[in-house]
Amino acid sequence: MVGLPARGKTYIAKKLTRYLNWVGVITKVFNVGEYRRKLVGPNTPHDFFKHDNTEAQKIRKECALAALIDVAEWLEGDGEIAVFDATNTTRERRKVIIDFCEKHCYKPFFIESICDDPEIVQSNVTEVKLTSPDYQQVNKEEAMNDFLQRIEHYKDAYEPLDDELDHDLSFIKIINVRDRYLVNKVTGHLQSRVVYYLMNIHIMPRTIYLTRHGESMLNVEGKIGGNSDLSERGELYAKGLADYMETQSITDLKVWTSRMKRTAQTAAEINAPIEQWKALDELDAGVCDGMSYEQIQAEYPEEFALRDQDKYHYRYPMGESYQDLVARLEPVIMELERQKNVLVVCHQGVMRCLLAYFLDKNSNELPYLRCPLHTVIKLTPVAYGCRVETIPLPIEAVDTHREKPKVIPNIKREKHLSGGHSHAGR
Ligand code: BKS
Ligand code: F6P
Repeated sequence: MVGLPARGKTYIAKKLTRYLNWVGVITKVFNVGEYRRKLVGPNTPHDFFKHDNTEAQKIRKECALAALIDVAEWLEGDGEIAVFDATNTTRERRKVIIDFCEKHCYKPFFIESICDDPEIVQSNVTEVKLTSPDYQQVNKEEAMNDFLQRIEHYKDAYEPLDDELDHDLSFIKIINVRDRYLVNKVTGHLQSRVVYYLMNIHIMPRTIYLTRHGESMLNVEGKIGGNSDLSERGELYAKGLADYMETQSITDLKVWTSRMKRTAQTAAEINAPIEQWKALDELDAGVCDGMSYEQIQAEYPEEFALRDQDKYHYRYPMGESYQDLVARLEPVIMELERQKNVLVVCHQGVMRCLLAYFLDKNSNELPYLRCPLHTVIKLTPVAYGCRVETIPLPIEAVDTHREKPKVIPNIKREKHLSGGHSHAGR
């Protein structure tokens, strides 16, 4: 990351990391500020950040180097991407990073955020800086004053990424969030996906609502998949949901459903434009589609045990896994990032995947996230994450959640079954 304080570096670092982990690229943020607080404690006044404060400069460099050591440990282990979250506002400091990467054969990619919109900077300082551990014992006004002086110290030594001087570096320079970009020497698939993601996110206030369809006929029978109609109670939920959305009085609301009857029927009474996505269709249970869990256990005991063993990666014969589903939903997430207020009417498996993205849940937790019928989940962006509200509507429905079993089976797939639908490796 590159940029003055309060330019959204930590925001971008955390959000990008959440996205990459969700798509399956193992990523971690290394925030140099946290190393500094460990070394010199919180409540550091602005003088510490003066460019000519040589004693402090020494400590700051030590912190950056300590963080880089941890970056190397991460990338030598399971880590695939490390996001180095510091100001890195001087060419000298960026040279340290470039040399470090060269030594270890890592590919550095710089993300610079430039922002001269005082309203955005101000909102950043009030939303995240004043509540930071740096200002535990100070009142709001004092903290604001101190932080603005800190920014001024950084400005004294700031050398932005330069079209000519940094011509050989890979970077994206983001100017005023969505205003303008300078993209330089993007190499490889991952860098290009990072650039695409960063060009789609925004920071306008908005709300995302997630819900499953109302109770379906197959839900009542305890059977998975299919394309059945809503039950009588499901119809009531469709009305209840329309009424609830009315109480929210959201301007320019969009409603997205899958191409299955039960989501379309659930959304039908809502007073907003509706769009159908094939990508939102429920996890394809393949040969088990239309069966109950008991039937699956009786007819395909090995398959049933394999799913319990690793629910995220397990792929139904002729069907899908949660991992497949995440790949299918990636364009939905990307479009959600671009949009403002959206209500997504989807399915249990799909909703778990979407929720895992917003709430940063890992692939072990994802297939067991609780998404009951007749319940709206309301997501509002705050600071670095999402505020979650769960709104159960008062209409009874069956419980379709199957708990993670207490005893996890430990079996190997019979060889003759494994051909034809092996898990896509990465
Ligand atoms: C709280 N934030 O450019 Cl692609 C409030 N603040 C605002 N300048 C932010 C973060 C937390 C996010 C961005 C930003 C900012 C000041 C900024 C931002 C920058 C680039 C992109 C997305 C967001
Ligand atoms: O039971 C409803 C349902 O949406 C099925 O169509 C789907 O197979 C299932 O939930 C997904 O949940 P789980 O992964 O826990 O079986």
